[in-house]
Amino acid sequence: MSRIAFKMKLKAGAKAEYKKRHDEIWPELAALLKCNGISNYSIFLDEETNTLFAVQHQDGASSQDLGTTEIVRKWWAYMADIMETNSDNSPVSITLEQVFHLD
Ligand code: RM4
Repeated sequence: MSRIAFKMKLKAGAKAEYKKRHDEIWPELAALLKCNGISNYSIFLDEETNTLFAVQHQDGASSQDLGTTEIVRKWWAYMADIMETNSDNSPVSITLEQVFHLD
């Protein structure tokens, strides 16, 4: 089990909609993430820069590596109108380096 963090970008003014969609996350997406070893998955927003900071535990691939599944592709397409994305609708995700951790 490892812990990773990455950042993504939210479009300006989309905080409420982003939170609403995640409050209503598709059960099949949540199940897929858990089945693929993703847990303790949180996303935080820096409203000043519209930067989303994600942290998750992973036992294998990251949530950002699950674009080969139909559910994640549908979710990314659903979210594309309020996020900065690549040409395949995947969110632009930049891995962050851990510089401190206290157990
Ligand atoms: C994020 C982004 C990520 C996904 C989570 C559930 O907005 O789409 O790729 O893993 O939602």
